[in-house]
Amino acid sequence: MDDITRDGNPVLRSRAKELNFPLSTKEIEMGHKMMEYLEVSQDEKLAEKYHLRAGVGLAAPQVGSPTRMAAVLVPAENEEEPAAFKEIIVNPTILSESVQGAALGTGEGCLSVDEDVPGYVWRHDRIKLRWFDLEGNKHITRLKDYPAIVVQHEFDHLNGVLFYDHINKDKRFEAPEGGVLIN
Ligand code: NB4
Ligand code: NI
Repeated sequence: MDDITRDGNPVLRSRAKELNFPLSTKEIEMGHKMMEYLEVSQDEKLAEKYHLRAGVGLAAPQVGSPTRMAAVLVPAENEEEPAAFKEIIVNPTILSESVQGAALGTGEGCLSVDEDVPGYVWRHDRIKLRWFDLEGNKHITRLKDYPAIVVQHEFDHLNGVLFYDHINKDKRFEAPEGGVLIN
């Protein structure tokens, strides 16, 4: 946790730079380390041992790198099953998004924000995402619900946006017409 940048650090408020392929060894290592953080943080015992806050996503600016890379590890609802979405994504682009809005019923928390900020964070329920893996292969993936929300949170980090920017400070728990709550 000590290595995670906190709100107030300008790297979290700037637009991260596109990466060029082939990635450097350092860039590839950073991607694997970010995914390792998520894996370890989701193991209750290891998280306690290493004083990590659990995470389902982590963006490069959160480890101090102003680059367009993020790790996402959304576990399956049923253990045994493979993760719902587990990828290190580079240079992501949201190609299209549903009009339908969605928010996590519990609100959001961010590893870079130490305080809880209550309120719904309204996002798109479904997105079509183009991204590149560490080898530079292009992927196009449709995501919905929980994985789509996590990816939008990470995508925001690459553009200097934090989750609480989206919260309606007058009516923190108001739902827009047609908005669905996830969880
Ligand atoms: C990113 C998320 C905030 C809202 C929803 C959730 C957790 C984060 C931040 C959308 C994306 C990190 C990255 C969790 C968590 C559910 C799954 C599996 C077993 C515990 C774990 C807990 F930890 N957010 N934290 N916040 N961020 N769900 N889960 N569980 O991940 O700042 O930019 O291990
Ligand atoms: Ni975050």
